[in-house]
Amino acid sequence: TFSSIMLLKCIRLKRIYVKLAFVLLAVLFLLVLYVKLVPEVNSVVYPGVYKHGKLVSNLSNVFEQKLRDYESKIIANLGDDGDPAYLTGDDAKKGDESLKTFALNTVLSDRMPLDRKLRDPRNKKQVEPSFLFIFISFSIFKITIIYTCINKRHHLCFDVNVTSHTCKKFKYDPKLNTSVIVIFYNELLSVILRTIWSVILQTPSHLLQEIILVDDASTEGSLKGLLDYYVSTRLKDHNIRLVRLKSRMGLIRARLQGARVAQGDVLIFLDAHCEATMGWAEPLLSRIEEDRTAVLVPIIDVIEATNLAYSTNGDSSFQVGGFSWSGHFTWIDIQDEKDKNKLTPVKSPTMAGGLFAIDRNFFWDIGSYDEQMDGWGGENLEMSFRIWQCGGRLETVPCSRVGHIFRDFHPYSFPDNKDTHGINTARLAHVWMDDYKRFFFMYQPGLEDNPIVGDLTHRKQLRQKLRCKSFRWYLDNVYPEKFVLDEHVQAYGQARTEFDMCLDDLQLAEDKVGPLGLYQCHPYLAMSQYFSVSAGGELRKENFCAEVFGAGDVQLTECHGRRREQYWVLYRNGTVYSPAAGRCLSGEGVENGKGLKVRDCKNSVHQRWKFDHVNAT
Ligand code: LR7
Ligand code: MN
Repeated sequence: TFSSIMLLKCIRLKRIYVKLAFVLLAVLFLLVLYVKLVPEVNSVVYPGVYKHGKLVSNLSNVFEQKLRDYESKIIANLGDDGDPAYLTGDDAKKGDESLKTFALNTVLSDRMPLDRKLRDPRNKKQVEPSFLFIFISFSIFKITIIYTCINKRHHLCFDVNVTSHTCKKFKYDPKLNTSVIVIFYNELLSVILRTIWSVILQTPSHLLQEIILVDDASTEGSLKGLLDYYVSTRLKDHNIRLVRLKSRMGLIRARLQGARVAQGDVLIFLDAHCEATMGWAEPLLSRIEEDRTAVLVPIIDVIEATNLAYSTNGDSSFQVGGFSWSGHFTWIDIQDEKDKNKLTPVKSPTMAGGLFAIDRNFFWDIGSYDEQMDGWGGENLEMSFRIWQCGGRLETVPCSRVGHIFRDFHPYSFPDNKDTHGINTARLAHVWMDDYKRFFFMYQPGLEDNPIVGDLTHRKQLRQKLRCKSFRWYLDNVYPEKFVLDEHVQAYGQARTEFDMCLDDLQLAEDKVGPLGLYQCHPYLAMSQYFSVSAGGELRKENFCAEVFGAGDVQLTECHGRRREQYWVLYRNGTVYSPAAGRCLSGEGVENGKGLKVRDCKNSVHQRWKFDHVNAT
């Protein structure tokens, strides 16, 4: 019948639609798959002259010529083995000149091979058998334990393996790969390229997912065309991605941009003037494989800015990260005797910030970075505190070593000359340091309630969300040796004489040795007049202790904790007595702004120091 024919047609029609729909769906699916699977098109823009978005001339001959000129001036073997390198004649002069503007010998870097060979800097020393090993060797489980230790790498096992191994002999076989993120603003091209080459040459290719270069809107010409050309020709066989930021974002947000496009399991951040050395990546990746909440720092060796020598600091000892109450990163000795001379990861209270490895997902889970931090500084302590307080760990990995060029000053300037380090540190102090932020704000009173510091809601929410522990917990558990100016001390605050003169550091720089001075008391407690008498009898600023020298001068020098000339007895009447000198701290005859001495003890107003706070003993 007619109606049944219509129905059949309808069904057929429908079938066609269904088929069509299926095909369409399949196409769509494949498209999505394609977009998902095929990695983003390399964001390297081929250099050249563009008109209305179209490449008119690729300039390749121009760049090729430039590059060949440059390459022809490279001196073979210069700086090999990391030895100090020197130029002669005109180049030597120009090189010295360049130090003044770039804090780096740029001429030398340009003459040095980009793939120079470094000596393997890793520790060669065999470590003494540990107590643990001796214990285990008497155990009947010895064989089983050693067997599991060969296959897995637990802390326990490391100690066992260490007895017969050096860094070089450790067998690491990580399954995780890494995206190495290198950020730069107006760095020297040859220095950036040497960083990249060292990563390519020293990382097994199956572990290196990609290298991501983030250009923080450099203005330097050679970092535009020439760098792109170099990457798309000399480095075409390597997976290098170049991300250009449209405007200057500062190093914190630049790193975030790099992390956002990264695909590797582990992110490793590097400054753009580093050199990775043999076997640097494996121990980092292995450790993260074992514990994804471990954030790792290699030993950071010094590459001299003057002669690009790679120095290894006697090759066995190393330091870990601390901080000062003024909000700066510092190097500190490893406190735990059993951690010294180890080849396995060592707890580090903080990190310097520029070179570290972190599981990519953990990076995001733990709060990446404070996006509102501008420019330079502060992010390193922020991340350090956050990692510890929110359930991660920070460690230095002695078997991984990377060189970094330490420059005497920043060769770049910041927009508006803002004190980004101060502002960023104020942000982290408010969010992470609880009451202990009081010390930082004594250094920076102007920043305490300053709107310039910006909104902190998100970061405080993050701390809540992650249920992070207190700063007190951090100090107690991670950094118990940190000196807290007003805790467990005999006395603290301003120390004044009857003439309203106070102990004063005379604006001594935090890391310099200088006299313990006398100065008119300020009407408020400023850091330059904040002194403590520690429980152990040191008269100290933060890390600097008053020490008696031969002629009776009193200097502020680094605290050594061994008493002797840094040991003082504070009597109830305010006398400050040095048993080593057998004399007393005296302001007698000392002018305003001059250094103090110890003199024969006598009952004199010049020898009595009244501290703001004295704890009963
Ligand atoms: O606006 C900027 N944009 C950038 O991309 C300013 C800088 N940068 C880049 C710059 O090109 C470089 O590659 O950021 C990187 C770091 O800048 P540096 O090398 O001038 O910094 P630094 O080495 O003096 O400072 C240390 O502290 C900083 C605090 O914000 C960063 O965390 C640095 O990465 C960090 N460097 C190290 O940890 C290396 C070891 C030094 C020590 C101790
Ligand atoms: Mn640096």
